[in-house]
Amino acid sequence: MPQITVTEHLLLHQKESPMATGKFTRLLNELILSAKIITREVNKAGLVDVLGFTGEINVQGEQVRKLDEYANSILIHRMERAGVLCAMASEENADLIDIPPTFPKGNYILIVDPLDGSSNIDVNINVGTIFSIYRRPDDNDHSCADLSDVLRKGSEQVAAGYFLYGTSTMMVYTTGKGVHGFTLDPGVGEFLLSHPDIMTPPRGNVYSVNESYWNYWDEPTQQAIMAMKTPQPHRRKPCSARYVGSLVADFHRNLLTGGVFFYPKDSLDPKKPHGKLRYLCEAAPLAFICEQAGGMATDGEKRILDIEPQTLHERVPLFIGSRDDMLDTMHILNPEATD
Ligand code: AHM
Ligand code: MG
Repeated sequence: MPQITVTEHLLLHQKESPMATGKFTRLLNELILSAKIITREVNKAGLVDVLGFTGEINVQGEQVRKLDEYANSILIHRMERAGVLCAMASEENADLIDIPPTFPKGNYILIVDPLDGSSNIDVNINVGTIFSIYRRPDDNDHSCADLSDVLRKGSEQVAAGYFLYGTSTMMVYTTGKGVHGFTLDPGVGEFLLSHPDIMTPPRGNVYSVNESYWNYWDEPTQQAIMAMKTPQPHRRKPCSARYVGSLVADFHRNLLTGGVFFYPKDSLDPKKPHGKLRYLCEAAPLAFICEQAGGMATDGEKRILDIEPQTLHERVPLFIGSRDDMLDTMHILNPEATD
């Protein structure tokens, strides 16, 4: 395979996309640079004193670890100066991050989960950065965006992707024209095209869910998971259970090899009535990627990309993965809607 860098790929494909501009390329290039810097820190996390808790609690009431803060600050620092954004939102910040008046603005809105799966950092397990990009409809409006510009359906995203800090660092992204994966060659410092036109298998042999919540789930959810463990006409053996606990890592494995990931609502646990995952920075971008790769994503009732979020940190149940496995799952969760 010829060695195509992510920048070359972007430029080649820019022509195909009516919304693609030099500013969009700049935005992705800044994200890529941020991810390289985060990679460097993640890779030495076991060596230097960046591990452990900072003692602060983030807006979700969770304890913030140092590397989350670092990734968040790198992304904000680079992106607010890039001249391409009118607003930014992060899992780590309660409110919209306005672009300071001293910096030029653009029309893009960036939403990030700076370091997803951060509870895995101190045991050297894969973590990732998830990003979602929207564009403000009015090209001539250069003011800061407000919340109504950001609370948009996932189907309005112009791009989405993630960086997976794994055995290698990978970037996977879509602009609505397929899904492409790049692997960071640390020797040359470039992301090289390694997975062009990713299509997820229509069926997989894996289900990923934190089954310790079984007793909190309603009956249809339990049945959907039981079906994955039970031989079916199309599958003689039960599916294998695989759960890293880093959404990006679980999603990425299933994207490449087929399978489903579930984070249902906990019907009997008042702490998580909508599950744990956030619509804007986790569910919507991964749903965009999954659909572009031929898969499906729902909250159990609705297509994820059709949901209109009401708040910045809204949580949503997530069922996502291979198309035929998802169709079976949706039929169990919601038989009337799928008959
Ligand atoms: P985080 O963004 O604070 O790291 O939390 C989200 C993570 C996901 O990566 C993962 O799928 C999920 O939390 C695991 O949660 P649980 O421990 O409840 O299974
Ligand atoms: Mg996360």
